[in-house]
Amino acid sequence: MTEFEPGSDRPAQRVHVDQVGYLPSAPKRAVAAVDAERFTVLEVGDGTVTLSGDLSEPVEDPDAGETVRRADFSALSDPGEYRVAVGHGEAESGGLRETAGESVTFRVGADVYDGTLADTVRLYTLKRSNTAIDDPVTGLDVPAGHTQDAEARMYFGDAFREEGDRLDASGGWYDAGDYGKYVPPGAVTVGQMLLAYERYPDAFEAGQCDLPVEGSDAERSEDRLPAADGEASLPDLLVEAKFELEWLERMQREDGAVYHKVAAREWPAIDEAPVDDDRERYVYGLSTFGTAQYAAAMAMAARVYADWAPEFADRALANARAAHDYLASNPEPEFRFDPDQDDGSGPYRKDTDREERFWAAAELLKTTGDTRYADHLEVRFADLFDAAVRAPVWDDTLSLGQWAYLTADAADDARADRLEAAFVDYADRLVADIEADGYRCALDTEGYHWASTKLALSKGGMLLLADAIEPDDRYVAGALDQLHYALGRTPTGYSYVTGQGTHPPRNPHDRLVEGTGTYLPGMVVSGANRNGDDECLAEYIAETDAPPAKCYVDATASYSANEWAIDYTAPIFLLLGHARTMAD
Ligand code: 9MR
Repeated sequence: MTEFEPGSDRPAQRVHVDQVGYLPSAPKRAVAAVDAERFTVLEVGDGTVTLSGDLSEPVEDPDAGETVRRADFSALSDPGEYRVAVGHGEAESGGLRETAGESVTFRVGADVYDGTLADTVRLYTLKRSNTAIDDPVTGLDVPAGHTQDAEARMYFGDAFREEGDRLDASGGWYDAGDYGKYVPPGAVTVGQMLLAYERYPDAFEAGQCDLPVEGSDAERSEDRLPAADGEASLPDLLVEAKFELEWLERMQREDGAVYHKVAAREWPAIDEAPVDDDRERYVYGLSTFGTAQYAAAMAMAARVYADWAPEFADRALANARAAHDYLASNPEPEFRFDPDQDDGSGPYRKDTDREERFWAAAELLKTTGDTRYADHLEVRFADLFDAAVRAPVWDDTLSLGQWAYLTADAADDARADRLEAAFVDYADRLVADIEADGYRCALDTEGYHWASTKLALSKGGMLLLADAIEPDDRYVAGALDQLHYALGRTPTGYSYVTGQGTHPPRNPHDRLVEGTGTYLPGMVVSGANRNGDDECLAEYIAETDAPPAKCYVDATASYSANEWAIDYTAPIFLLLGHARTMAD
């Protein structure tokens, strides 16, 4: 079996599976993009045929430019290592008379995603700015980078500071393959982590990711409450989210508003390690949409950390209230933009903010029960109660707000009921789309844009929220399908998470990776992007005329297909959290 297409480094397989694997109790499907009618599942090692059957009827998949058939081998539940083969006819042994294609090896097991969870969480730790890392697992060994952030300069003056003044903007994660630190994706990422924790508190544990920071034990014991069994300890996911929350706090102005980003005036070279980038760093911009996302994330933190770190939780609530007070007294959207603001960093620009204000008020209502927030929603945002549910992303967090509202004790019952119906309606439509898609991917043609993998995962997460409202196996299956997509059941044959599966991205667009020569597992990359938003990808699309779902290159130069960002991985935690509850 050849692993790669001749003369290329693209995967050769035409039988696609979740390259990491499947839970024993979960549905299991492979997608065959070759001409075949039968499939077998073979045990790796002795090649025993474990299961065989007919492939599904052909499914047209225009996004992949293929007609595919699916192999449903859900009946397989014995832990082990397997491959799926497809072909023609039936041999006496139960195998195929003629083989047309074979998948890579994958695993079935209750712990199958534990490594993915550990890698994805600890990647944030590895991406901590201003933090020395010596990680025995990946070999990453770097001194603290960008220590100048402790004395970042104001790029502009406001009522509280003058241009050039110093501000302590230390801490937080690097956003992506660059070294910028941006409030909106930071707040949304934390929000999605905390949402996953709130939904599946038992899935996230202390020590499960073996975090490579000296401080983490100390952080934990500082935060430890005297628990009855003496075992209480902050889960790794919450250790990491807290690190970002503490940076976000530093970005808040005295009047509650939140500055936008911290970055240099020019992009560092792709192979510049953090410690080598000693450029002056600036605090840029301020936005009401980012301030609202900050308020929402802090309001969630006030709930989530109340049992672990009560003082921190109290502070988070005060931060959230202050941010919301600013928004209430500044009702117009504001996105402060100064000349050359984006010369060395990403824009994360949004000039409207209603979806984010909704999220902020809904989280504050859920945390405090204070009817002022409910009144605020009624007076300012009544229409958004009836807006369609859609997958949350950094520039649209409405549905995080809708979810917060419908799960708030202080919600209006009729409104909450309508929102529940809207989530279920969204899920029913999405499940129908997933079932009609050859690869059971939630993306429509348009959705194969910059950060498509994130969008698929985020849509999957919405299905799990709908499942919490009205349990339905189809919702859970559709959600897991998005995890399978991210982990390699894709038209390209690539897994879109570094280090996961046989064909993960090997050349992510990432300065920490390039600058240190260290491969880092656990990065959800942007994935297929039909718009070819960088030269390298655009060239590939022009040369190959690739269909939307195949517009992907595993090349360092392709920042619009092969870069990781904090908010790309964020939606995976709901899915991994749910998967863990199915593993027991
Ligand atoms: O993820 C962002 C994507 O949704 C936008 O289309 C794109 C262009 O504005 O920017 C992406 O975010 C980048 C950010 O601006 C800077 N750091 C790297 C991020 C990932 O490419």
